[in-house]
Amino acid sequence: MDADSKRKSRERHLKALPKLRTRDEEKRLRELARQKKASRPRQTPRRRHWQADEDDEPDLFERMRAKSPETDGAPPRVAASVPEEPAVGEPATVVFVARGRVRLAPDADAPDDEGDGTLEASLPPELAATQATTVAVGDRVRFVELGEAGEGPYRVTSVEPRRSALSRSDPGKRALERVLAANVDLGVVVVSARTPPFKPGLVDRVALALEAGSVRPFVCVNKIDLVRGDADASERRRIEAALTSFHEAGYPVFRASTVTGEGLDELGAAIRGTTCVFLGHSGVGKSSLLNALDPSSAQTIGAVRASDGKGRHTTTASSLHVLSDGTRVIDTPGVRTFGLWKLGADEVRAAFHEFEAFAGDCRFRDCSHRVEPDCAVRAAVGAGRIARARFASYLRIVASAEEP
Ligand SMILES: Nc1nc2c(ncn2[C@@H]2O[C@H](COP(=O)(O)OP(=O)(O)O)[C@@H](O)[C@H]2O)c(=O)[nH]1
Ligand SMILES: [Mg+2]
Ligand SMILES: [Zn+2]
Repeated sequence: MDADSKRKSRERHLKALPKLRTRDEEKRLRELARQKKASRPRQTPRRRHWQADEDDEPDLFERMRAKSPETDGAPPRVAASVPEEPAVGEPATVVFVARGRVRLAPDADAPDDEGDGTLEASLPPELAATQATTVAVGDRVRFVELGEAGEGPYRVTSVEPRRSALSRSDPGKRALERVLAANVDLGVVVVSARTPPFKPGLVDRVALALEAGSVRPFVCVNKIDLVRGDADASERRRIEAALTSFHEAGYPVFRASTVTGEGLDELGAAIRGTTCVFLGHSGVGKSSLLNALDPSSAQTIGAVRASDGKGRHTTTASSLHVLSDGTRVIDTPGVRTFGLWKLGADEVRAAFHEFEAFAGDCRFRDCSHRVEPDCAVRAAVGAGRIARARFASYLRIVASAEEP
């Protein structure tokens, strides 16, 4: 063996050894990686946000696969070099979830692999197996780097306890809890005044789920521009009646149009500085609202794409967006139905706040307001002091809450 090949063999051995670095070395290496990255031309604008669309989803998975250590063409990493302690382990926020993988927005001063402030991390098998419940957009997670400093790949190691969460039961498997968003302050339930037709039925259920998860519900009627004509007077009355009932239930209500800009300042001011989640049926304008509140958050809107005239672009996965004033908005795909997750009849009753003022006069203290004699809540409904639609919603939800 000549000197040169000896040296090469020694270098190979050294490379295979577990990397033991001091904190300072780690820091220096990260700084180097950052400088290297900063000197590379940016391929994507700084404020690009993660958003999966029907058409783009396979592409997203492709990209994620291409980044996984098994397929990126690099030699396999030495397992022993996986640090026990998070090497880049300050908490990061999950901005997007795909199968077995997440996109993270690390706190300032951490590496990012896209130049947009985010990086991709895989989920360990135990989290991937339960990810519908255990990992959601808005979650705070810790992660480690499996490879070279500042270059990835990264892996999530744990999820921090949540301060709030919005859950629903999986539409396919009712026994499965699906967490739609975590650590949010408020949930804006968006309904459309027209196209699709005004359907306030979802609001009661979603508001209930929000309250159960310690999230404050807001209600926003969008596309208010579509019911401005003389012929729309009765439709406007129907909308206003529903809004009154939500107001009586204690939910702040907003009327907006992303076309005329009406109501946007008010909604923007109400959510400013919070982390909020937009919810509602498909096509009501959730993504449009996000876009109108901050055009730089570049949303894909469900219209025919001008460039190629091909079908609609709709949101198919939740994603977190940071507006220029720091407000964080989680855009969600449209829901058709909203299965309530493990709510008891008592909790449902307690969430209909406008019943409280009357329930004290029911003959029975634990009156369910369904069949009991001398029920003051039913009397209030009869007298028009509680909205009929809300009471009907209550009966439906209690009945479904009691199903096995
Ligand atoms: N007339 C009118 N159309 C709107 C308004 N907001 C959104 N739209 C349209 O409604 C459609 C669905 O919007 P989108 O934001 O994708 O809905 P999402 O599925 O709830 O995210 C798009 O064609 C938008 O251009 C509005 O305030 N007024
Ligand atoms: Mg959308
Ligand atoms: Zn009663």
